[in-house]
Amino acid sequence: MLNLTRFARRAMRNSISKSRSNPRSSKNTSASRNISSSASSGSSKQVSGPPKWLWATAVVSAAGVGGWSWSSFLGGSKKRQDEVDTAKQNYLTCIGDDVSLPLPDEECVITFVPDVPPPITRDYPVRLRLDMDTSLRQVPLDGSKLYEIWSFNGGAPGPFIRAREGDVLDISFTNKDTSGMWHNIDFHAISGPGGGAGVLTAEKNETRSGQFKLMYPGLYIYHCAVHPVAHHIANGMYGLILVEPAEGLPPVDKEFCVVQSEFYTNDEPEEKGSNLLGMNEERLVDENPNYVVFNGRVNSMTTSDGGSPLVATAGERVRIFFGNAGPNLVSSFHVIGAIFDKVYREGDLMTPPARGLQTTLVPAGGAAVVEFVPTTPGNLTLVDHSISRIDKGAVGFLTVEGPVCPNVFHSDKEARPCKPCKIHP
Ligand SMILES: [Cu+2]
Repeated sequence: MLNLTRFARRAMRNSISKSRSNPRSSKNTSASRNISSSASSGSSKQVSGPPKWLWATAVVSAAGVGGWSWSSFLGGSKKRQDEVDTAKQNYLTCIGDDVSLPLPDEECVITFVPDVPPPITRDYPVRLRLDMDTSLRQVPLDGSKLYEIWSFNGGAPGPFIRAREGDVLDISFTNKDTSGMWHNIDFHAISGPGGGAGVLTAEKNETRSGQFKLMYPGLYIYHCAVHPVAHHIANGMYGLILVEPAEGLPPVDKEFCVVQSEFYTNDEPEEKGSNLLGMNEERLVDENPNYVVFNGRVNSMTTSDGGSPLVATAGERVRIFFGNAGPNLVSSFHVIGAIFDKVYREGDLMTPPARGLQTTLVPAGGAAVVEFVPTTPGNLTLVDHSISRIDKGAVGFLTVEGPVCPNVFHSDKEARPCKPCKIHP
């Protein structure tokens, strides 16, 4: 009970403070009302409030978490009853309209690493339609060595999804994996059992769907959660979903996404003459990957093996949406030669960001948003500062162009690369 009350009050406070402090938020409230109003005058089904099961679920959940019981509820004081009523009202306010409301439809714009869809400019929620699928693909993992990834929409990482707080994610998920394995999607941005995984579990050639309200702004991981989960993630089934706050994010000059993950493979291909590496289950169980990579493969953001460094100009504000898919390791994300001007720790977009950080911890199944302003032309280097991992692939470059800024960085010496150094090219 206590936990539910705190949760509901916090959500209520957030809601009230946003509508007071932000004109876009007020506008949005008005737009939402218009949507509700037009819905009620039409023939589409109109729901006056959330389904009763939502409230029932909340009560049962609160009982389990906070030590609340029906006997104490029935025999409690008037104060307790008032508290329950207040919590219920606050909870209903927090949940808002039912996901079946006829919100405007919008096709979800998706991109693949390192690109990010443009910022959302609308100030009202929509039903965000998105088709996702899974299929097998062989991709270069390390130079000429191939690995068969279990992809979302052909990629590992899967697509970057950009949504707005209050949107309803209307997703169809088709299993195009010819092997016969089941797959699904557990969205960390979704409130409810499995993050949607159970209802999205699809057999071969099957399409499953669901509608899920995105209640909390933040940067979230999604991943396949079919048993054995570690195998599905370690084979590439992960991605990021950004839920922008209703008032949007402060504008920046460049946005990129970077996802760290691990691969657990044999050292050599099993078949003679083949370049295809197989999975090494012993390494997976031991949480001892032989590859720790950014954006799905070794050298995705370096100048080797056809990689493409990120590019920015000195003086531009750069924002990186960073995810750690794991499946097992915690990342110590650091950019050599940059100080993070802002860090939205653990993907939290509701709390003011931390300032002036060197390295930020990103848990497996977690994320962070970092911003910095490169000052000097040259290469900045993205690493996991558990630094042995650079030899497993966790290194990438941001190439900074533009004029020298001697007030910030000056030497009359040329930079001296320590070849074959991987971090100071
Ligand atoms: Cu899967």
